Amino acid sequence: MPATVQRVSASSSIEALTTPLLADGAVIVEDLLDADLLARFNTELAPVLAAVSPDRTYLNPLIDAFYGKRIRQVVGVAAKSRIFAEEILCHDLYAGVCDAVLGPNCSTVQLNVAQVMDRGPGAEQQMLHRDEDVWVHLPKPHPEVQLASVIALVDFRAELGATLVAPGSHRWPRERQATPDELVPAEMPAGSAVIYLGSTIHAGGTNATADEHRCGMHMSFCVGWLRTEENQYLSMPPETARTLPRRALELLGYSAHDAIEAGGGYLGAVDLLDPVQLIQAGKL
Ligand SMILES: O=C(O)CCC(=O)C(=O)O
Ligand SMILES: [Fe+2]
Repeated sequence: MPATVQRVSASSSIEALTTPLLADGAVIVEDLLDADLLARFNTELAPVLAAVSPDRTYLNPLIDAFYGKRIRQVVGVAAKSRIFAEEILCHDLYAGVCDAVLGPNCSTVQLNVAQVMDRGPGAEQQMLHRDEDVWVHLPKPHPEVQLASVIALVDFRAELGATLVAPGSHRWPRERQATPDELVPAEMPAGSAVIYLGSTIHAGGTNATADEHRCGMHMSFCVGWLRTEENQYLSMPPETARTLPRRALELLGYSAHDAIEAGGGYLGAVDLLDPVQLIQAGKL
């Protein structure tokens, strides 16, 4: 049977979404952002994206090669888009799926990455990878620590470079590579998202079109006790953070990870207090 990624509507129950997600390692959620939210987000993003050079370089040549050429990237989106911070980051669907998948393994979850990836004409397929491999020191096997997604900000078609996913690969032995026939392009209308586990093999696809841009947002969460890929609380200074809803601050890692009830401890305290309370009280 050819591999597929199952599709569910954003109005389905959380269970209807997590069942295929846990079974196949990925699921497509249709209409995650409604037309109005999508249009407002794209409008807010347009000037930010326009100001990014496709030639910018990152931390080191390996990271540059990972993202590839002909891509414009807006990183740390929470600090650059109010709509993201208030409406997308705090979206109920992500909260529900994070609770179901990561909840048993932590006290609270946090935003790991929010990056817009505009893959221009000629952008080549990314190397296949598992997002959770950034935490290479974490012994395997381990419980789920990451929930990742790519939100389509334009219609995702295979030739435009829709994210390629290898369904079932979250259960493969680590050394097994995906063959081309095991990859499924996450074709979906703008506003939909492919949600996948940190252990699922995937990659941004080749943009084989002559003049179209594949704009999508990579957004992932991780358990609250793990170091995040993007340093969210330095990307978003406290003076901006103070104006955001508490839930956004918690997800940006400003809150302490309080595992005391579970018999653990307290992580990320400032002055032995929860920084989210200090921020809200204007003391940070
Ligand atoms: O852009 C995509 O489709 C995937 C991006 C991705 O997998 C990543 O940056 O880790
Ligand atoms: Fe990835």
